[in-house]
Amino acid sequence: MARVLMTGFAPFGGESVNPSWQAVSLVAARRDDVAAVELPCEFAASLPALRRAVVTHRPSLVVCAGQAGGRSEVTPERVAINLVDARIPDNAGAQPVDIPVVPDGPAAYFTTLPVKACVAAIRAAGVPASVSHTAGTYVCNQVFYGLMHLLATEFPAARGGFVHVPFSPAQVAAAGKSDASLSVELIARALEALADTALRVTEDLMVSAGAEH
Ligand code: PCA
Repeated sequence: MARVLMTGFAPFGGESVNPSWQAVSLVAARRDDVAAVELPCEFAASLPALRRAVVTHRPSLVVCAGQAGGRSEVTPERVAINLVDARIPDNAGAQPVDIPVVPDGPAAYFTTLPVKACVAAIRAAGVPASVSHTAGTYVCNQVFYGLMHLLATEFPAARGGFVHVPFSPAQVAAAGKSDASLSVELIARALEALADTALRVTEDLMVSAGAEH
C-alpha cells in the first residue's frame, strides 16, 4: 500500500491544465510509495473526494497540491483557516462567501509537515521555494483545512499539509502573459523532495522563514 497520498486539482478558472495534478501524476508514475488522486475544483465535491482517497489508501503522509497562478516559487503552506470566501465561481458554478469550512471547527490548523526543512530540501534540489503563510480562501484552503481537520479527528497517526505551485510555462505562454512559471518536471522534483523530507523529518528546522507582510 502507498505510504504517501498526493493530490492535485482539476483545471479551473479558464485554464485547460492544472500543473498541480500534472506534477502529482508524474511523481506517482515514478514511485511505488505514492498514490495520486485528482480532486475536483468544487467546494461541494472536493472534501468528500479527499476523504475517500484517505480511507482507500490509509497513507501515513498526505500532500495536497494546488496551483497558485502568479507565485514564482513552490510554497508549502503553514496555516489553513476555517473560512471560505470565493472570488470566482468553482467548476460547479458555486461561489460561497464567508462561510466556515467546518462549522464550529477551530479558527485554524497548522500544517503537520516540517515546512522549513521541506523548503530547504526543495531549494537543495534546485527549485525555488519558500514558506507561505496564506493558502487563500478558495478551494485549496478549504481542502487544506478539511485535510487537517480529518487527520486531527480521525487519522491522528498521519501527517499532512498543502503546497501551492506556480503556473507551468505552457499556461503562461498560452495566455500570452508574463507571469512566473515553473516546469512540471521541476514541480514534480519539488514534490518528491518535500515528501521525502516529511517522511524523514519530524522536528522542523529552527530557522526563520517568516515575513513582515
Ligand atoms: N488552486 C486553487 C483551487 C484549485 C487550485 O489548483 C486555489 O488555490 O484555491
